[in-house]
Amino acid sequence: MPTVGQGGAGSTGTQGGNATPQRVFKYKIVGNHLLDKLNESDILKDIAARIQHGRRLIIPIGLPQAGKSMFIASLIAYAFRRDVKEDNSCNFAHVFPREHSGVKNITDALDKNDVLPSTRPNEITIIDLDMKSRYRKRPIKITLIDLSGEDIERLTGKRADDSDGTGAKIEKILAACIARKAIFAILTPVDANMTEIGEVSEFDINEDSEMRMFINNIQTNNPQLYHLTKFLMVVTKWDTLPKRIDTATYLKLHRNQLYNEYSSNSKSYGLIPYSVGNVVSNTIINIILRSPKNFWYTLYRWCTGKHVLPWWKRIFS
Ligand SMILES: Nc1nc2c(ncn2[C@@H]2O[C@H](COP(=O)(O)OP(=O)(O)OP(=O)(O)O)[C@@H](O)[C@H]2O)c(=O)[nH]1
Ligand SMILES: [Mg+2]
Repeated sequence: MPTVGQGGAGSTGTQGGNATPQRVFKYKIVGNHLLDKLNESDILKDIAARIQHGRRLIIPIGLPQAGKSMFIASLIAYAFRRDVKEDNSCNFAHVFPREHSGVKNITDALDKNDVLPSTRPNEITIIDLDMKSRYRKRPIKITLIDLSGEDIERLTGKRADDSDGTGAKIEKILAACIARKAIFAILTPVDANMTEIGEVSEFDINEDSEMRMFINNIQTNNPQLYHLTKFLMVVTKWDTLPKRIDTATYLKLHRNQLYNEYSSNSKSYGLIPYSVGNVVSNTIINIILRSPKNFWYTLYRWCTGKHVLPWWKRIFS
């Protein structure tokens, strides 16, 4: 678990009396770590530095098995595994060397078509990526933070025990996102046993209330964070839906509380369906890049106010 210190790729700077600018790491905590091994002030300082450098933090929020890690894996698959000859509108760079960046474990798994293992409680992965459109000057700087569903349950209230303080630490990390609009991606999966649209299961009810509790807790405990943060509803495992419907109808029927939250506050909320591909047991038979492409393009527009593609490209392609 590398804790990356000074001395590698990242921003430019000078060291010692050497007048030649050298590349130095910007952040101490990068990639995969255990929260109880991290010094709280280090991680909060690191988040603050990322915000100061204009990085937009994206934190998938969801119960165990919601698809948080695979959502991040799929964003990385689009960034680094797409056929750039066919789809060359934008390019991506990891800010740190691949081995330290948190990207390696993910791309290694994807190379074998493996799904990622369940994230252990107390685990955190921080990945910094830059995305640039071929047609625009300004890159967007993104930080993805992956947490375990079991730890998220401490924030919804489902898991009352926080004797090791992990929940409190995560709350502080989320609260640190206040200085710049972070995006909490509320990941809620389609019920794997669903047979009919509109038939609401126990699973649906639980998902709806747990994610609503997460939002409620932020609204009550940290109203400023609630107002400054962007919430994006992401319906994961969209490929398992028995029949095609539009996402808003799905949300209205199967996650009514989230739908009310989404529809009452359209300025702060987006809603997207998401599928990483065809998953059978622990294998991704076919990684599909449509969802991550849509996400990256939407994100680019949110961050810059501009489409990845210029108008003439959109009209003629
Ligand atoms: N069919 C399908 N299955 C998916 C998709 N995304 C994730 N899965 C399945 O859901 C499982 C859980 O996904 P993860 O990304 O590990 O879930 P998580 O939210 O990170 O779970 P924790 O780490 O336990 O909190 C995976 O092992 C896959 O089997 C998807 O888009 N489609
Ligand atoms: Mg996970």
